[in-house]
Amino acid sequence: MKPRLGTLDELPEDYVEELSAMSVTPLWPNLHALLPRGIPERKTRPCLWRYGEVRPYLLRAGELTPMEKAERRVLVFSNPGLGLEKMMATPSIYIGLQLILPGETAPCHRHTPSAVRFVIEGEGGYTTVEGEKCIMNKGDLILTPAGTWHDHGNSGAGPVVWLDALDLMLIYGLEASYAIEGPIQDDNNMADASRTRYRRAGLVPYPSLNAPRPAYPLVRYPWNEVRAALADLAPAQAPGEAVQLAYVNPETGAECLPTLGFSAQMLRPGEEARPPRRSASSVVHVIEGEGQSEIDGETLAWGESDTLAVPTHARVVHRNASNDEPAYLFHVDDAPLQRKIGIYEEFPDA
Ligand code: 1HN
Repeated sequence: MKPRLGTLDELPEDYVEELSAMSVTPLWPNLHALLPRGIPERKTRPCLWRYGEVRPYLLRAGELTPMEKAERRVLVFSNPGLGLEKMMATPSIYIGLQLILPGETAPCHRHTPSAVRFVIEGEGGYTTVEGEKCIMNKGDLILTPAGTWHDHGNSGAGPVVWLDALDLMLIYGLEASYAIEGPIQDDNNMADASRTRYRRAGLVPYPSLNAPRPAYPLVRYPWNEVRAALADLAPAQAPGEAVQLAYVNPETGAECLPTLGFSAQMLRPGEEARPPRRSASSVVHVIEGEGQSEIDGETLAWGESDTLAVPTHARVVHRNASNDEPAYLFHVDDAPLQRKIGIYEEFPDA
């Protein structure tokens, strides 16, 4: 058997104190905590945020806190295993529920973290990204990548709510998180311009063949198109094969943001999906349907607009509870970042 590593209290007190005075610490007492053998230590807990439970508190925030005092009116999904003050759904993924009331605008800014909005409810919401006004319909994904100007508004008659997903804590952890404020953008009269240019998979504007590929050519991915694409894909996938589509950059085919990845999955009626165990953590948001997810042995029953946290390396099963209707899930994960730094893994399970 290998010897256990030495602990701090085995060392002479004056030795440890003198090291501390020089801002120096011995590695070996902590080495195995930093590099556990075989599987990472995971503080992140499998957990479920029920939309029906949180929604009244979000609407209440609309009464309690005017936009001028909030800048962004958001309730943050904080994983209890990581500590509520950390504002992490998983170590890499920040998730919040944002409310904007009729007539309100949320001021314009840009920042180093990248963000996306995934629309949950309401009519008349919009986000303007670099001058491009994007309407927000339920299930739409809108990108506000690092460094892009964005402001929000609601020209409808009722509340608009969406899910924010950001790589905030990654960037904050790098001590690189900051924002710049700007004036509300004039929309450039090219509402939904990126949708107009990238209307269909497999087609790009001709001049782009002879130019540097834009980093973020498409900023709005409408749910009606994604849903139709899933319906087309479903019959082509054998039972046991996931009916799942990734949101990508239409110019490069790469994930649409550098750090976080997004995908939509249909669970066919009665379907049970068993994705491979993998090194990425994720957040799963229920677009439509009812079912259960088993995450590391914990069963969480979900319905429309609920949101789940999935730790790294977790064993996962997603089940559609209906034998008649499909269920639809929106996934956020940190696989793009993990692939870039060469640590993404999938594990064939025993
Ligand atoms: C942000 O800029 C927005 O623009 C929402 O709507 C949530 C959370 C942390 C940092 C920046 C937004 C945010 C955020």
